[in-house]
Amino acid sequence: MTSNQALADWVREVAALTQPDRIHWCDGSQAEYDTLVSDMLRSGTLLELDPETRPHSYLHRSHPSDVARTEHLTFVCTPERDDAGPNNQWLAPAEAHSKMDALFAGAMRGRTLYVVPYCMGPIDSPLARCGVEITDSPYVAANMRIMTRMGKAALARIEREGSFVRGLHSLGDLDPERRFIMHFPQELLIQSIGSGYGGNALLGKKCHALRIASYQARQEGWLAEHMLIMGVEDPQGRLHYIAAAFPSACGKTNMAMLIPPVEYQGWKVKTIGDDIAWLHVGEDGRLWAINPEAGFFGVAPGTSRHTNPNAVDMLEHDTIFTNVAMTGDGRPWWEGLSDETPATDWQGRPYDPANGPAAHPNARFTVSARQCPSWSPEAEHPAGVPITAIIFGGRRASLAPLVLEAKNWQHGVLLGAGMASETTAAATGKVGVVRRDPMAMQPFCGYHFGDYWAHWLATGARLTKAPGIYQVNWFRRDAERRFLWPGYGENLRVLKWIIERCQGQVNAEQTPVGNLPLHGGIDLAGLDVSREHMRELTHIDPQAWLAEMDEVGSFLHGFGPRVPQALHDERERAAQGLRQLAG
Ligand code: GTP
Ligand code: SPV
Ligand code: MN
Repeated sequence: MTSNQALADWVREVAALTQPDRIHWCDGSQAEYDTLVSDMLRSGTLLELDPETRPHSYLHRSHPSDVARTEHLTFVCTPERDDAGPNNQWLAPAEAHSKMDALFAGAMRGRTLYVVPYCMGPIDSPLARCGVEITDSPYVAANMRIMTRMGKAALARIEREGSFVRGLHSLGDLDPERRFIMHFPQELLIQSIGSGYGGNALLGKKCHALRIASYQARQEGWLAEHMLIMGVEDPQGRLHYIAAAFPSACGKTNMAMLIPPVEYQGWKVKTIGDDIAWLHVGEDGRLWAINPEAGFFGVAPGTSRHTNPNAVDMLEHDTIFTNVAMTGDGRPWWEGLSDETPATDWQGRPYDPANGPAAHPNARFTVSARQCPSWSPEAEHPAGVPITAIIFGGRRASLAPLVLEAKNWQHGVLLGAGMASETTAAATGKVGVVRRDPMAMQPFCGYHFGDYWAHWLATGARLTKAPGIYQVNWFRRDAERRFLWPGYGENLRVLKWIIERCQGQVNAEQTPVGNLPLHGGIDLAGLDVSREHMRELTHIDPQAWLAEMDEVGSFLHGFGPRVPQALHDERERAAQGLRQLAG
């Protein structure tokens, strides 16, 4: 089935271990996708949505215990524990292998083994990387066709180049007691069993394009980041690309395809990616980005014509919905979409508010990026797009201002390393707890954070035209827990300020923790945000920030001697300045 001997041998070994009834090599064709879908409709894995209003769209209900990434069951298995770092759970490779081999033994009996060759990144890009996922889930195979360049062309590239990341996935018995997501960076190998959901199972995404890729990127001198990529074009036709890292379910998909406010006639947003960026230092000294993915696996709840019209339009056809509710006439539904009352909830029960939300809070859609009205063909450019600004964001009810500009690259790395955000439903566990999530990579960095920050500093040193670094927070709240900032499309006002700053067009207020917009710096024309709220959003409280800097200090120290001294120094400089301010 392939001229690549290593791949042929691996498929044979896996089949011998897992004992599938059949083996299918995916070619990525429409006919193959249609067959996968009709098989799943027959088995009940997919339900067809109303073909009149939602053509070629389907609903999948995952096992109720399998609805989000499981970080506590995710491991990085480097030979040395310290190379995985305190930010990862670790197992010795030999121990992990024997545990996983036992779980995979016979796991595919009665099932089809799908061989899924895929390419992360434009198929002709030297920056793209290939992988092969072996899975016994037709739902995973179908999703991989939407999320990656899957099939023939990827296999041809693998046969040409010889190297690829191996990902072995089985649904197993879906028992959380027997669910593990293991990474072996040295072997370019991923093994995942017991979950069919999202980042646990679509191995090209978090496992390959972030955990394994970040490890490779450090060795090879680039960055693999949890970032959207978007272009912002002003009415004069000047185009700037922005890469922004927010933790899971904190607004990347929404920002990547935002629609400018009505006051912003002539402004255009161009979507390149909504979740992952691979960043390279270009020969011109700028930072260049590609989106390794080809589709979006986006959060459904909260998505509406009001908040994200581009998403609503792109979801009208050829979409797989997972764990959403359904209306009586077979349309997908979730909280925030409309005032309708759904007929069935995400588990297929007649809707009863007593059972909680109708859609699971981490309900998602899978859709080709090309269906997004703001999708840009530049996403296919082999060299990627040049980045003007990097943004770090989080979900913080207090403290963090609407926007803050780093003093320089090194200070920007400190801003990123100190990021914190309230947890969301994207991972299992308690929601709404503030945790540190450096560069939004806490769940995804495939090696020691100390080494990672050193790698960020080293990358900055190679950039002669480094992007500006910014921190944003769309999620500040008042005493009644209402958002102070309208968010969504209105966030363009903040992006405009960021671009103006990068061009040296506007002044800012300098503070020890970074630079803030001056009064009037953020254009509020047509917006209903009070002066007091705006002041609250664009000033810092030195006392509270001093406490924050103390916490960031202990957090950094928790990673031991691998943390670059420059970060400690940068933090100490900020703290000293704050002490003076606070008197
Ligand atoms: P992952 O796919 O998990 O990586 O998430 P993401 O970062 O792409 O987040 P997404 O854009 O899907 O947003 C998650 C949730 O936050 C949705 O319910 C959105 O409606 C909501 N959200 C996004 N942007 C904003 C904003 O500017 N303000 C407010 N208040 N909510 C927002
Ligand atoms: C995230 O959690 O950041 C996601 C969803 O993008 S998942 O693919 O499940 O990781
Ligand atoms: Mn994500």
